[in-house]
Amino acid sequence: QGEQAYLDLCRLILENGNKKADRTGTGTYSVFGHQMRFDLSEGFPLLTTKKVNFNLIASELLWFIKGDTNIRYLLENNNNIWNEWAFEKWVESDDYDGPDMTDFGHRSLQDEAFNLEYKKQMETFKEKILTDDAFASKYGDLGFVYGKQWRHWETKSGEAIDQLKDVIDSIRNNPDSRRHIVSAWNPEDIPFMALPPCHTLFQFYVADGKLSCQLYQRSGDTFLGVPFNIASYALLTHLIAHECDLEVGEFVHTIGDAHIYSNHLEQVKIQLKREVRPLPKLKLNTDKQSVFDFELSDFELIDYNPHPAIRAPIAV
Ligand code: DHF
Ligand code: TMP
Repeated sequence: QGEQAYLDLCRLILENGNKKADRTGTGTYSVFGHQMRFDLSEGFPLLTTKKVNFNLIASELLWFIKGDTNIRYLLENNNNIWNEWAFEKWVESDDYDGPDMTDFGHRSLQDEAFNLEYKKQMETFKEKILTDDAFASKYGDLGFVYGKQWRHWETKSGEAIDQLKDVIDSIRNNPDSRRHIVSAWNPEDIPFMALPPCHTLFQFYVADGKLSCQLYQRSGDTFLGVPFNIASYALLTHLIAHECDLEVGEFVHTIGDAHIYSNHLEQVKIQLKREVRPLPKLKLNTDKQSVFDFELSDFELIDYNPHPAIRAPIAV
């Protein structure tokens, strides 16, 4: 249950994980098929054994909810979590005439001179995304990722399905339904995404006046991505419960390939030595009703007193 379930997963991977190569060339330890449960009435599931930046999670979720797929919105909110996947497209394009950035993810970790050049190019890139509309629409867009699939899933006849709006309507009008599903996994669109969706499909469930949510995540970077994913779906469940006049129930997190990258092992061991602290509480601005009207300033996290952050490089 709760944060302990997350720490148990980390321990399980360290002790029983399969050593496995991966797309990014980093190497991982991994287990397949794992489930964690978070009772949202016990507190908001933001990890306390390391500091996790709630604003990054909230602004990313609002970006999905808006149906936006361009990192400009994230940058406007000082959120840099998707930069590498847009940057990659630019430095591989014909429009890019700076120094060679091939394999920047690994080289920036191994070669300090390269790292400085990379940082400079990334700053230039961010500046152009923020100030140049044409550049932003060409290189800031991650393709047919979450926001697009949630809000504008394209049908054969060229219409768009608003899965998020539909699922909220179905929770309100037919709470007992077993079809409260949103899918980000659109096989036809996979070639046109910066990264095929990791959090692929989620389902809601209503019982006893409470809203629960289960996520199927096909691939989970257990140290960096998963803490974000847990808090993000917890926040989404709070927002939808609020709109539908329900209390929050459980978040059930099911992961396919749950892995720890080989360059996160020391960080995980440090985290596992720390004592769990009480969970924070989430307060929503109750003047807002609809999921689609919320802004960053409508969320308040109360009594979050985590252990210090633990830095780790992200695998690109
Ligand atoms: N690729 C990989 N390999 N792992 C991921 O978790 C991942 N997540 C993506 C995109 N691609 C990915 C989107 N989500 C961070 C967290 C979530 C995320 C992307 C990045 C991250 O780096 N978190 C750091 C600090 C970030 C910051 O302060 O800017 C952390 O310590 O939580
Ligand atoms: P993959 O497409 O080869 O599975 O690589 C995606 C990596 O990103 C993998 O380590 C999982 C991680 N990830 C998360 O854990 N959560 C997320 O929300 C995202 C976008 C990615």
